[in-house]
Amino acid sequence: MDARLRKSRAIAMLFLAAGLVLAGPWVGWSPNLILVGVALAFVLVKRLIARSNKPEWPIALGWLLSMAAIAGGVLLTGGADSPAKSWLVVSAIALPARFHNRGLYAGVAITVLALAAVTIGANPDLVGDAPQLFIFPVALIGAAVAMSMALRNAEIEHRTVAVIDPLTGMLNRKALESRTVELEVQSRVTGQPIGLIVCDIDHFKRVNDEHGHSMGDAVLKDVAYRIRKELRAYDLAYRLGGEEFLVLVPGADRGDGYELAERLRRVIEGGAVEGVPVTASFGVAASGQEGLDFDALFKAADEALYSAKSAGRNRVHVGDGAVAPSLA
Ligand code: GH3
Ligand code: MG
Ligand code: MG
Repeated sequence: MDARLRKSRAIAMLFLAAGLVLAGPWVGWSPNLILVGVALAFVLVKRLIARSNKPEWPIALGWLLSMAAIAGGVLLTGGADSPAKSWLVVSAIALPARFHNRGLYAGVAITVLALAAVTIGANPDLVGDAPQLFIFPVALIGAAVAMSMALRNAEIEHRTVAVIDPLTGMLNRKALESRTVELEVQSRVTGQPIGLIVCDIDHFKRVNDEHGHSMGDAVLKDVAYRIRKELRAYDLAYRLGGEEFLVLVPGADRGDGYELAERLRRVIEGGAVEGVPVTASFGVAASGQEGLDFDALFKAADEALYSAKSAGRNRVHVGDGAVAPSLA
C-alpha cells in the first residue's frame, strides 16, 4: 500500500513546499527547514522498510516524523494563530490507506494531541479566548479521516467483489485468470507438479426445474462448502460459473489429483440438501516437471470431465499429461 502512496505523497509535499516558499516573505524561511527534515526522514524510512521484516513499524515511524515536521511548521509560523494548523489534516488523511483500524485511531489521537500541543500548549491564553482555533481544525481532521476511510472501504469492497463469487464465496473466474500466470512461473521455477480438477454437478438443470431456482442456489452453496472442507489451506477453489468448479492443487500429480477428486465426489454424493440427491462428475489433469501450460492443462481436465459425463456421470476421469511442448 505504501508504494502506491509514494507518488501522491511527493505531490502533497510539493504543494506544501510551494505554500511555504510563496509565504516565505511573510512567515520567514525557517519553516522550509522542516521540508528538508521530512525528505531526510523519508530516505531513512525507505532504507528501514527495505531491511525490515515488519514494514509497518518503519511506515509508522515515517508517518510520525512527517506529522511532527508539520506540527513544527505550525509552531514556527505562529502556533495557535498559524494558518498552517489545518495542514495536519494531510497526515491524518493518509492514515486509512496505511493502517488498519487500531493504527488509524492511534494516528488520529496522536494528530489531535500534536494539534493541542502546537495550539493550546503554545498559546494557552489565545486559545482560551478563542477555542475555535483548536476546535475547527479538530473537526476538519475528523471529517477528512471519515471521508478517507470511506474511500478506502469502497476500494477494498470493490476489489473483493471483483474476485469473489457472491453466492458461494469462492474465488471467481477472474481471480483464476490472474492466478494462472503466477502459477506458470512458479511451477517452472520449482519444478513442482500442479494438479487441476474440474467439477460439474450432474443434471443440475433438473434440480432447478423440479425444486426451484432457490433450491438450486442452496445446492450450489452446499457443494462449494463440501469442496472447501476437503481442501488444504493452500489449495485454491474457484466457481467457474453456473455449476462448474475448479480446484488447483499445488504439488499434486495425477494420482494425487485423482485421489482428491474421488474424495470430493464421495462427499458430494454423501450429502443431500433437503433430501435432494446431488452428484458431480470430475476431470483431473496435472502438469509434469517441465512446467505448466494452464490452457493445455485445463483442456485436458475438461476433456476428462466430458468423458466422465459420457461414461454415466458421478465419476472421476483422469486426462493425459498436458505439458506444453513449448515449455518442455
Ligand atoms: P450435466 O449433468 O450434463 O452437467 O447436466 P446439467 O443439467 O447439470 O447441465 P446444464 O449445463 O444443462 O445446466 C446447468 C444449469 O445450471 C442451467 C442453469 O440454469 C443453471 N444455473 C447456472 N447458474 C446458476 C445459479 O447461479 N443458480 C441456479 N440455481 N442455477 C444456475
Ligand atoms: Mg455445466
Ligand atoms: Mg452440470
